[in-house]
Amino acid sequence: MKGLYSALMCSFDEQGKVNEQGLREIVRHNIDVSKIDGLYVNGSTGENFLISKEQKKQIFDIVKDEAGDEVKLIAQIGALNIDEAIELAQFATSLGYDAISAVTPFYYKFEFEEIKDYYTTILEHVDNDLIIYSIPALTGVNMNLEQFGELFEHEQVIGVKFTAPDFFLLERIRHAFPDKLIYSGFDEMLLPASVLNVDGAIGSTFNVNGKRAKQIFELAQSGQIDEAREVQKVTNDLIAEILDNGLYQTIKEILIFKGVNAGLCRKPMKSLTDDGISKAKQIAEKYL
Ligand code: SI3
Repeated sequence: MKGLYSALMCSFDEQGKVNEQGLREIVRHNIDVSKIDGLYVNGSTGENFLISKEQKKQIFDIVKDEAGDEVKLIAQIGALNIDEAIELAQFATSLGYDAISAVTPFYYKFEFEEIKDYYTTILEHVDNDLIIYSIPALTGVNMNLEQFGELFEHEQVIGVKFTAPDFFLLERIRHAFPDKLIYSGFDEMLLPASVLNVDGAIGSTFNVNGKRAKQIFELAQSGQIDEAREVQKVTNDLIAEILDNGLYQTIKEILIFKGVNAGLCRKPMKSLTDDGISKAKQIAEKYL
């Protein structure tokens, strides 16, 4: 399960419906062009929190059908409705997903005991491994070392997708739990996370910049830090321009420029203006 995973984008049409052909093309681009090790399906980048349960199932189904066993597949099934999370976990597991992942429950400012209960309840109902999805900037859920340790006591909890700029905590988790999988979540911080010996990374920009991300990870693993820093620098120039123009919309527009039918984002995300589309093309020409 180690390696680099694209946080998979999904292609939506003007009505907000899943564009099956477009989604298949995004999967193929990640596997054939970006040479990614795996796909993280229905995460933030997949606009998971903007779509229905039926659409989530449709996406899990299409991605597994297209990717088969060519790369590892992680299904993000986390939902505030725990029945939905369980149903999605069982569905993805029945399709053959290699692991499930669940975002920490958010919005109601749950206590840690409630968060722990959420994970144990999901795992009582599904025979699969689980990766905690921690992204405090978006969920407001900040867990400390001891709390990660309590969640890791469950043998089905095999790791964490760590999307935070807290390298002190990352190092402490790495040191305390050498057998758990840690995936770095911020693409612009891949090099420092790799130096701290994470097992892999999951990122939105890997949909278009997967080759550079892999280079950074592999150079860091072999101790070639100066070389890795150069690649991270170009990567961060690219990411800064993408963020400035609109993260998911710009990645989709770059994919479209590359001939992949990446479609639109779901409302309420806005579409790129004509200027934004031109900027995305310039970014693609400059960096990719
Ligand atoms: O679940 C997911 O789609 C992710 O893996 C998200 C990933 O951590 C991305 N975070 C968000 C909020 O999109 C990053 O890849 C991020 O887009 C990138 O580092 C640019 O800031």
